[in-house]
Amino acid sequence: MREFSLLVMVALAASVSCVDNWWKSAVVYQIYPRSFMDSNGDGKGDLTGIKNKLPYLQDLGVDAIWLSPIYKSPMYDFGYDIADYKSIDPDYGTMDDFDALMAEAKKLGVRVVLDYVPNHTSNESEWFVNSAKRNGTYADYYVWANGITNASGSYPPSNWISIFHKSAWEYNSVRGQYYLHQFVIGQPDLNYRSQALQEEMKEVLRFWLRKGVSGFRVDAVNMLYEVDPADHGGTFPNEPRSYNPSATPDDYEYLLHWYTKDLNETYEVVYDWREVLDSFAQNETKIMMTEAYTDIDLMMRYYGDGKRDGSMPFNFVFLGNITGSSNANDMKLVIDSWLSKMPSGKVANWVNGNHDQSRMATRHGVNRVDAMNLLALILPGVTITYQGEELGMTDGYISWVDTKDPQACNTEDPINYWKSSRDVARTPFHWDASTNAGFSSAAKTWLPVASNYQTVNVEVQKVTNKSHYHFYKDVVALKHTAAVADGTLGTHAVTSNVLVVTRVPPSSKDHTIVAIINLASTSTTIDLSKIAGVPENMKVIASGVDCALNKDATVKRNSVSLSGNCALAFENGAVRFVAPFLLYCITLFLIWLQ
Ligand SMILES: *[C@@H]1O[C@H](CO)[C@@H](O)[C@H](O)[C@H]1NC(C)=O
Ligand SMILES: *[C@@H]1O[C@H](CO)[C@@H](O)[C@H](O)[C@H]1NC(C)=O
Ligand SMILES: *[C@@H]1O[C@H](CO)[C@@H](O)[C@H](O)[C@H]1NC(C)=O
Ligand SMILES: *[C@@H]1O[C@H](CO)[C@@H](O)[C@H](O)[C@H]1NC(C)=O
Ligand SMILES: *[C@@H]1O[C@H](CO)[C@@H](O)[C@H](O)[C@H]1NC(C)=O
Ligand SMILES: *[C@@H]1O[C@H](CO)[C@@H](O)[C@H](O)[C@H]1NC(C)=O
Ligand SMILES: *[C@@H]1O[C@H](CO)[C@@H](O)[C@H](O)[C@H]1NC(C)=O
Ligand SMILES: CC(=O)N[C@H]1CO[C@H](CO)[C@@H](O)[C@@H]1O
Ligand SMILES: [Ca+2]
Ligand SMILES: [Ca+2]
Repeated sequence: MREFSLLVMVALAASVSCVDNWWKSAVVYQIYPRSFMDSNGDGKGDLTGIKNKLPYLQDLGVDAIWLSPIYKSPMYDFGYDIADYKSIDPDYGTMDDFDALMAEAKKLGVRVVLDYVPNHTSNESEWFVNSAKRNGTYADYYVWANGITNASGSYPPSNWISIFHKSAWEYNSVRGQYYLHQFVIGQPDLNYRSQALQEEMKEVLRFWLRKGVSGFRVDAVNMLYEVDPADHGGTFPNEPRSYNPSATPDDYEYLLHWYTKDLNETYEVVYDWREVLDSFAQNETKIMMTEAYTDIDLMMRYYGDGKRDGSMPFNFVFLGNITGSSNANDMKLVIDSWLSKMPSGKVANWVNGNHDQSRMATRHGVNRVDAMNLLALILPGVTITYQGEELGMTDGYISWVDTKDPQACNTEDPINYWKSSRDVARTPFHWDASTNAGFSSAAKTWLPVASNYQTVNVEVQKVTNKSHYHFYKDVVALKHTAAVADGTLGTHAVTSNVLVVTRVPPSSKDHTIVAIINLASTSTTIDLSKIAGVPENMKVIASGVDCALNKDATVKRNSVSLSGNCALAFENGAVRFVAPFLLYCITLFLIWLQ
């Protein structure tokens, strides 16, 4: 009997740690719900649409989906202006639809991660309405201040500028004061100097954790705090000018943001949220990923401060530090420098796109789609894939008349609006070559479908022998191998055009994985025999659309011929460990359930 309980305890510990590590080498697939799949023909994607397409995502091999906001919202910023954190917007369905999506996702083994937007609510939130009326503790839920009146007139409390252009302050006649909005006017900033507000925001996390979500992606986290007026004679100080020559006085870039971002108080709040997530970690570790466009050293503080654990800060180097003209040395430098800045023992991540950025195929060129997907998947840590990047979708064309993004609309500039528009990356997902790319049966979709949907879509790429889709899927399948999940990493710029990434597993019983990308459009032959860890004989396990070497081809390391723009993954000949490992986890888990 004692032996049996000991066995159960060991099994419990082991199974918990298997379940525990799900996120450390995971693929998180970002869904922009409005543009993924429309189930009721109103031209907007919805939760039931996502539920119906879960088999596609399961088959693709993703571990988790992250849903951009699905909460009740007047949609001034397409869901990033939340009126009620605990209800579903009618555009996307009902709470029953959400519960059905959760149940189906659980059945298929796809985890669900939600977007958490803590910096601001919608101005239509009950909280804001109550705050404007100074109703109880709500009075301090937002950042309020008096305007400045002097001999020349009335002015907002400070010169602060919104990320979406013009003053960050808006007068509210109910309250008789200005409120701060770092984003659109309809997105008043919450006040994290209110303890009641902090508690309320933790309760939002618990609400969704009770529904079984696997974690959160945290929006615009470095904007949480503004300077405390108590430290500045009771007023909000003006921010200094940046003297950025391309910024007009209405642009966010016109000022330096000393008082409105990256304040030290931010990190403690993130660590507090980590505690909330950890209190729900009985069955699985919950993931937290934070979005902060800021410098790398400040970013690393989100991971934790050595005493308290935090969150995984999104790594945007593939978006900001690599372009279509970067060479192998540039890429190696960017990858190595991020990894060397990371605190030891923490998990890395790689982001190739999101709903705010021009699409990868447009930014880097269609030629580099396989290369960028390969890197994001084969480097250690979490891969974040924005919907459609597995197909190499390109930016859509959106006319001024069709423009929906407030960041573009606020420019009021029918000529140059496109420079600020994020709509191009938000066009509907391409399922097939039928009307509206199979996304919707509506006469008109909320944003037009990109014009190349008849050639770039799931159905076509599935039946084409070599496609971005097949390549992506073949590489995703490596994500849980010992080499990719736990192996040591080598990055080598073999020439200025050829980057080689090696992943050598802890045990020689497992396969070594070698990834190679040729950034030039011309073919070349390389010798890898001097690179540590590269096996003598290699077999192609994933072959990009531009490669002459096909899957299952075998090559010798001293002479690997690469076609122009080719991205390849190889392995050596040993037995793969992943199936027995999974079986082991499942067995232990079953024993634990007994
Ligand atoms: C104050 O807020 C509470 C909670 O939302 C609400 O029940 C009450 O009606 C509000 N009072 C006023 C005067 O709006
Ligand atoms: C009044 O305040 C505004 C905003 O701070 C400032 O730009 C302006 O120069 C002030 N005018 C006078 C007369 O002080
Ligand atoms: C919210 O802000 C928008 C402007 O973005 C305005 O049109 C709307 O009237 C405001 N709603 C409330 C309830 O204040
Ligand atoms: C913020 O924290 C950092 C690191 O602990 C410290 O070096 C810095 O002085 C702090 N800044 C302020 C304004 O307190
Ligand atoms: C863990 O899983 C069990 C069984 O599925 C469930 O009843 C429980 O609510 C879960 N706990 C948490 C914290 O999610
Ligand atoms: C990426 O670019 C930013 C801004 O140009 C720079 O500060 C940062 O150090 C770069 N990061 C890496 C990892 O190269
Ligand atoms: C796809 O691959 C199969 C099997 O390798 C082959 O028979 C077929 O001709 C290929 N089709 C195309 C379009 O290349
Ligand atoms: C990538 C991302 O989620 N960006 C969002 C950041 O926050 C603003 C305001 O909530 C949104 O407009 C962006 O879409
Ligand atoms: Ca719909
Ligand atoms: Ca804020």
